[in-house]
Amino acid sequence: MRKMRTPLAPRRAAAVIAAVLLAGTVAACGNSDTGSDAADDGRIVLGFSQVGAESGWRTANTNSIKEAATEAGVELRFDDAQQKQENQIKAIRNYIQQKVDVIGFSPVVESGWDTVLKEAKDAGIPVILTDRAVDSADTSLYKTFLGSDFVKEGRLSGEWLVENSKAATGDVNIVELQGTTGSAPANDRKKGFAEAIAADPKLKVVASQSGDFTRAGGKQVMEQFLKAHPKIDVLFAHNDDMGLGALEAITAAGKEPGKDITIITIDAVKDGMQALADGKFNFIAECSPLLGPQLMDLAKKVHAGEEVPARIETEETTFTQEQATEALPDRKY
Ligand code: GYE
Repeated sequence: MRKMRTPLAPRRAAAVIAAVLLAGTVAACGNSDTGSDAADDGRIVLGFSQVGAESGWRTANTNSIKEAATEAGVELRFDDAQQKQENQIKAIRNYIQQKVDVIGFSPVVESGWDTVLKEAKDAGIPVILTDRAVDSADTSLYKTFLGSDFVKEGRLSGEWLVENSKAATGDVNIVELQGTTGSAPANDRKKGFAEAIAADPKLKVVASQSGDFTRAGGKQVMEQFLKAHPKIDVLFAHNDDMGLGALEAITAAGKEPGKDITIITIDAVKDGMQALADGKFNFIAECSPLLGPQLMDLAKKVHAGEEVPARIETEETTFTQEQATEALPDRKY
């Protein structure tokens, strides 16, 4: 059984998909003017409930939203839920009470939103989902969902591994650092990756656990993985931050990241891209956090009662080590 050593050079150019998906249906938007007392100066008031500040991606996302609000002349009321659903529900209820014009919201987990979303709907306040989806069967509870295709990100990661494991002769042991339990990106990235690696039976996930999308979580769980599994060939981390945390654990265990252990992550924030350019990571599927400008545009449209697409998909690309070196100087986040 031969260990997979240095990951092979990229075999194909990274897939670049820039798509605004009109997902068939178009949501009709009610005007929320009636009953709104929030916008005294005529500006739209957007209440935004953010997940937290768990990762580099999240920081970039928050900055994008704040900057875009200023730019667009939108009055932003912002709440950081510290990765707790109960805090998000509280924030949304506050926005309803304040009669904001539009509620924007990145749900920490997929389930359990129907009641509060129904309250917003009954109050005539349109809701825009950004970044993460909810699993509500009633899609009339929100106007649109702006964000990435997480299944695709997982699939692209798995496809790269399949392509770059062809030379390996024995089992390729994979450990997986999952994002926040119950979150859309954790569920979907796991699914997409599993589907892709099913193409090659020697690719085996030997351990999979949540590191909650944080560096500390990534480090801690990787330490456990390294203790429990003497032969780890590949780490698939659901975001850069967990991969960066895991680097410390791998180095401390006397292994060389990017060589002894192939590392695949998702996001492509600057620190992740640096690790990729430095040869410590091997592949990143990008997930853009720069959702602010589109969110402001959508907020204005739904407030004006205009129709918007039910689903708007973010641009995605992927990076090899060589591509990261090229892209780093212009990286915005
Ligand atoms: O990948 C991760 C963050 O929901 C896409 O959340 C987002 C994810 C992102 O904590 O870094």
